[in-house]
Order: sequence, then C-alpha cells, then structure tokens
Amino acid sequence: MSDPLLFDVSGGIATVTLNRPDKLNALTTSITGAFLDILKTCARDDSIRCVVLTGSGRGFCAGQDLEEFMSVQGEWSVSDHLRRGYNRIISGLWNLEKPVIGKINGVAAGAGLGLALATDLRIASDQAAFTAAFIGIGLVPDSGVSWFLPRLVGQATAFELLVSGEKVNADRALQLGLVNRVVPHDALDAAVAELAQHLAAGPTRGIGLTKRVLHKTASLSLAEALEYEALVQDIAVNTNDHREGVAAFLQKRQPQFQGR
Ligand code: LHQ
Repeated sequence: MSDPLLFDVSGGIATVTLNRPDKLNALTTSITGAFLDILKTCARDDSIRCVVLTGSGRGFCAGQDLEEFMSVQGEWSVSDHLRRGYNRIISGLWNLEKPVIGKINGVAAGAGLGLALATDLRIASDQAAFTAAFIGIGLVPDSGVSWFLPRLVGQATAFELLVSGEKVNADRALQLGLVNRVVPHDALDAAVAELAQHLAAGPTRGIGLTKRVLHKTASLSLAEALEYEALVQDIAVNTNDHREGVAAFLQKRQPQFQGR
C-alpha cells in the first residue's frame, strides 16, 4: 500500500501531498498523526523555506474519512479527535513562520476546506472546487472553517456557503476571495513551482515575521497594531537578510537572502 501522506524536501521547498487519490484524499487518524510530525519538521528545519500542501489525483482533500468515522462511532469523542488532530494541524500551518502555499488541485471539502484555508496563499487549478460539506452530514463547521470563511468572504456569504453546502467552482472561488489565483490545470505544477522557488529564495525570517504581525494585528486597535509592528520590526532589523537587502539595494544588485 502506498504512503497516504508524502513528504519531499528539495531546493528549500517542502511538499506535503495527501495521497489517497481513490478517496479524494479523505483524512484518517494515521494521516493526521503523520501530518503533525511533518509540521514539526517544517518548523525545526531551517533549510525548509517554503511549504506546499497539495493532494494527489483529482481531489485536494475530501475532509474526514467518513468510513473511518462510522467504524469508530461511540469509541471517539469527536471533540477530542478534533483537538488531537485537525485543530493542531490547522494551528500548525497557521503559526508556521514560513510561507505555506495551498496547491489546490481538486475538490476541498469539510476539514479539507479547513486545510486549504489555513494556507497563506492558494493557487487553484481551474478544476478545483470548494465545499464546506459539514451541513450535508448535519455537522457544524470545524477545522477553522467558521473562522477563516467569514474573514475571507464576509459574514453573509460565509453563512450562505455553510448552510447550503454549495460546491463553489474555481472561478467563483476567485471572485469570492477564497483563492489568490486560478490557473489552467496543466499549468498548476509550473505556477506553484515558480511561486515556491521565489518564496524559498526570500528573506524567510522576514516573511515569517510578516505572518506573525498580520495574524496578531487582525485583533488589535490601530494604536496597538502600530506598537506591535514596532516591536517586531526590532526583530526583523536584526536579521542578516535585512542587512543583505539594504546592501544589495545600495550596490544595485540582486539580494542573496539566506533566510535568517
Ligand atoms: C470519501 C470521502 C470522505 C470517505 C469522498 N470519506 N470517502 C471532523 C471530525 C469528526 C467527524 C466528522 O467530520 C469532521 C470534519 C469533516 O471533514 S466533515 C466533512 C466530511 N466530508 C464530507 O462530508 C465530504 C464527502 N464527500 C463528498 O461530498 C464528495 O465526495 C465530494 C463533493 C468531495 C466530491 O464529489 P465527487 O467528485 O462526485 O466524488 P465522489 O463522491 O464520487 O467520491 C469519489 C470517491 O471518494 C468515492 O469512493 P468510491 O469508492 O465510491 O469511488 C467516495 O466515497 C470517496 N470519498 N469523500 N469524506
């Protein structure tokens, strides 16, 4: 049996591939465990400067594997399952101080939508689709979907998507602000590789700190945000990449960032 979660690191780019194509990469407990280990590696390994999350086959991720879920009915507490698995994965992606690209190759549903929305940038194939899906099985949103969705599309549209379970195609996802870009399916690999290489060659610490600032200031007043920016700028100004960026500008050459 092939590995249900693939992990490859090359040229500073870590690629995490959900690999149960026959089941549209539905999530099992063994996948979530392995995913958490991979996230730890991505955080600790300084040679990793960009992460790409994708799915194999025609799906991105169909959320919780419902066959597994039915087979353990009564044995699991759903809330503990979420706390141990999906909640930690979503927080891990969101808090990772490195850029995470969602390479959305196909349908993202339920917790799979949560995974997609927890990435920093989403590049979608024109064959991708997005559905909250939870309501189809009588559930409320989890895996961060209730938090990400209204922030991206507004409260009313989020409510509509959540209670209808509507499957949104890639073009509508772009209009709604769910994805950054849509490309023809055959161009997805190249588009994501180019973006990932660009980000992996960037000032990784500065990118990670930018992520930290954006997340923090979202819940602050302007006065508090200004102060927080100032505090984090004290960290950024002490990086080698800041010094390299300024030197390169003054010497009229391209910067060679080291990621620290
Ligand atoms: C699947 C799945 C799937 C198993 C497709 N499981 N096999 C957290 C904690 C605890 C409890 C519950 O939930 C959660 C969080 C969640 O994620 S809840 C939401 C769970 N996900 C769903 O409800 C989505 C279910 N899937 C679908 O609605 C459709 O498959 C979508 C819209 C994703 C795609 O539709 P199609 O393109 O028409 O594909 P398909 O339905 O024919 O699926 C292809 C195969 O994948 C099929 O298997 P088969 O052996 O018949 O070919 C499906 O059974 C299987 N599959 N999703 N979640």
